[in-house]
Amino acid sequence: MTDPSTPGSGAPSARTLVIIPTYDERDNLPTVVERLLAATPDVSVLIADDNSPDGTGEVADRLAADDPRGRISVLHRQGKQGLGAAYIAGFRWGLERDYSVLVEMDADGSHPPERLPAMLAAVDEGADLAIGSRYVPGGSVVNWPWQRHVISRGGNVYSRIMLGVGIKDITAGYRAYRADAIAALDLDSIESKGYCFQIDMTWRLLNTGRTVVEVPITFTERTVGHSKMSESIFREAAVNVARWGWEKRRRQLKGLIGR
Ligand SMILES: Nc1nc2c(ncn2[C@@H]2O[C@H](COP(=O)(O)OP(=O)(O)OP(=O)(O)O)[C@@H](O)[C@H]2O)c(=O)[nH]1
Ligand SMILES: [Mg+2]
Repeated sequence: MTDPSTPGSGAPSARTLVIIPTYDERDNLPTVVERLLAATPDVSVLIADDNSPDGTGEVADRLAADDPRGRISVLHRQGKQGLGAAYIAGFRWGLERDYSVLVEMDADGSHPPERLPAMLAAVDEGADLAIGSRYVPGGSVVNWPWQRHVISRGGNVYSRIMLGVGIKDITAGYRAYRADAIAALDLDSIESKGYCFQIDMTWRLLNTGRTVVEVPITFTERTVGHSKMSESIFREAAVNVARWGWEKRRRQLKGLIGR
């Protein structure tokens, strides 16, 4: 029998690392990990905890110790440094261990693990990034107040117009990446902290000619714990997206004038 925690053996998902960043998710994490390993038993899991005050780190250690197949690891980080920094540390961890697919998944139960096989299949079929998308046919959002719909839809329309891309859910946080597409990026240069990180990653992949596809998911708003969304996270995305769009148009203009 192959060791499921060893990258490079068995089914495609046996070489998959699911990175779950956590900050104060003590009551959500066990259920999410249980659902994930029921849906995709051969994946490895890395919990990247930023020293959560509610003790999520210890919950994660317990989950890791209790898994008879040793599929769960924990990255204890010093303090809250944002979602982007936690994912970059997780990507590096996965690349060092030769995983071939790196997955991003929230700890709050919003991202259905049951859709992960469809996302992994999309990567297997050639996508460099498969986005678990709320806004393609078949995708949806459950339990959001109208204000959240407006912010999320608005953010996506804004990004599509500013960047000139056709992706319907560029801010989505549920993703499966081909590891070599991430390895080719300069991770040191990524400074985005909040959900702008998701736009940043997509933008970098598109600019290097990578293939991005969207796989429909049903996103369900968290019922336990608190959202870490803030005004500064929102502002970071708005400013950066405008800047990237402007830089793109300036490059295009230079190309036209230079001809
Ligand atoms: N390690 C780490 N994880 C974080 C940090 N901020 C947020 N997270 C985690 O990242 C995931 C997404 O954060 P959420 O608060 O759910 O943010 P969101 O999904 O944009 O907002 P909601 O839809 O309102 O839940 C969750 O698993 C959080 O615990 C951070 O600074 N460090
Ligand atoms: Mg969330």
